[in-house]
Amino acid sequence: MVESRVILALDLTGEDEIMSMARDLGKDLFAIKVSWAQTMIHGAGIIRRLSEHSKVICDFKLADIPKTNAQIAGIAAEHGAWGIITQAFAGTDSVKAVVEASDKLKVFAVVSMTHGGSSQYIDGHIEDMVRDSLSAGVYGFVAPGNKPETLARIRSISGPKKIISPGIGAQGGDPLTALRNGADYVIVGRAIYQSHDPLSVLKRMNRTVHDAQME
Ligand code: BMP
Repeated sequence: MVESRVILALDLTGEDEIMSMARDLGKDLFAIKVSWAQTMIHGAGIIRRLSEHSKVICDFKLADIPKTNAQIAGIAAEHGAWGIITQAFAGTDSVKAVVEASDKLKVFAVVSMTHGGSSQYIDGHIEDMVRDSLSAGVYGFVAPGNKPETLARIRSISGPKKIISPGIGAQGGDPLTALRNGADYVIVGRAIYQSHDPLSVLKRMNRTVHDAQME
């Protein structure tokens, strides 16, 4: 089976709906992304339970001092997370603390975001944040899948690092455009979990991406 390029943003709140979505879709996904919402409600144990169905990326967008960032990343690793998302803007030492918290964790740094507010502060520092996150040793970046030009710019300066891109579907982006502009994986939430048939939508997306790669 060809590896999926889709990461499901599992932004639901009820344990039954979260777990049944993971059970039904897990093997057709690259990974599941959970945020503070799911871990606040269900505890860090939800990471381990989800990891039985898929790799789990903890989207904690860490932006604290190094010690606190490392503490949170360590807890995510202990509970079976495959990856974790940190903000780059808190500085190289804060990002490095996440990287050094566990050699088991793949660390993705956010260097631009999908919403309008990203242009207020963050987008003016993309190049610096990419360079400093690279020096901190990150595994990859989070870059906006609904802003192809920004995404392509980030791709051009991140070398072979993995890029995961949200903003697909509900926020206007489409998977093929994102992949063609440098994303390695697309992050999709509502377009899958709010649809009438999430598994069919996911499988269709996987097929579209696979066919495009064959062209
Ligand atoms: P949706 O496909 O439903 O719009 O969900 C997108 C997911 O990606 C959400 O979990 C959101 O928090 C996350 N995300 C985003 O939308 N934009 C970013 O710049 C970074 C994100 O992590």
